[in-house]
Amino acid sequence: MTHCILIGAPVDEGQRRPGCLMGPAAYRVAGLAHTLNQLGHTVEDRGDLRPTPGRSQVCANPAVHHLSEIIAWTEVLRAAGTTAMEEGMPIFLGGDHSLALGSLAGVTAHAHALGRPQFVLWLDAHSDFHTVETTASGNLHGTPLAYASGRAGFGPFPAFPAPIPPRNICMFGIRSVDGPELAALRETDIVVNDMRVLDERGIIAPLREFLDRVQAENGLLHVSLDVDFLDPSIAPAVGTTVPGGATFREAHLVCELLHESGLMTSLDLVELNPFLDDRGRTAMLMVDLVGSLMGRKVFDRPTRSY
Ligand code: B3U
Ligand code: MN
Ligand code: MN
Repeated sequence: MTHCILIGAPVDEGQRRPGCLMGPAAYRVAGLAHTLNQLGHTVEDRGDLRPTPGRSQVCANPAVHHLSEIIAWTEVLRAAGTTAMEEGMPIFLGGDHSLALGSLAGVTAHAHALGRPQFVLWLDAHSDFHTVETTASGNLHGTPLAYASGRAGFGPFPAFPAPIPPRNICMFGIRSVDGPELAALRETDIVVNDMRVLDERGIIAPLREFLDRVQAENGLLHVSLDVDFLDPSIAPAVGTTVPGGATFREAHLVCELLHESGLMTSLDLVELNPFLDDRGRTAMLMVDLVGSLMGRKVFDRPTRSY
């Protein structure tokens, strides 16, 4: 039994297509709390965060927009994340993926205080490895992993609490990477499981390799699930659809393996844009995946000992 703490973060300013701010409401309407309760977990819904506007921030890259707003979100999410980690498992309801600038900062500060290493599983079509300086779109939802791994180029942002060693970061589902991101990724030990790897090896072996490391190092594991990890044919409610994503069955399998591992300590649900949805099916699929992440299964199987 887990104490699940729902933290709504209706952040929409990390990209340019309005609608992600409706995400937290859509997860509630789709029955997230009920699903968790049915699985025997307790749920505490802390409502939606509201950032306190700070002073106006500027940076050298003219493409970047809503910098001050995203910094304010980062600060409020970081504080909420650290507090929630002390009390249960935070589930951050986005909102676009810029929320992970703050959720990662919050959970990592907690791990650091415990003296345990933080690990991150990034389920996404994109690598989100831009800095404020390299992003050409200016959309800050494309930056959280660079921030969390301590890359330079985040001038006006508060320093990341304890940068996550790149080898503790594992990406899955990747199929859209910009030139500067690729160049920077090549210089790191981040484990990039792009779709080619998943087509060739399947999902199970690469995921277990990563989970084995989390276990061996007694790490905390943050899972960040971007709706566009999923194929757009099953999850249309996202601003940046990229063909060739995870299937329904692959996505559930990832979630079931994660549950079996017992290693996940925090979760982001991001990039859902309910305005683009088809009768709520993407929101309901995301809630269904959380069900698998939190223990729903048809039969009990002997679990692998992690
Ligand atoms: N890498 C591109 C596209 C992108 C990143 N994340 C999403 N889209 N969702 C960029 O704008 O940084
Ligand atoms: Mn993303
Ligand atoms: Mn994405």
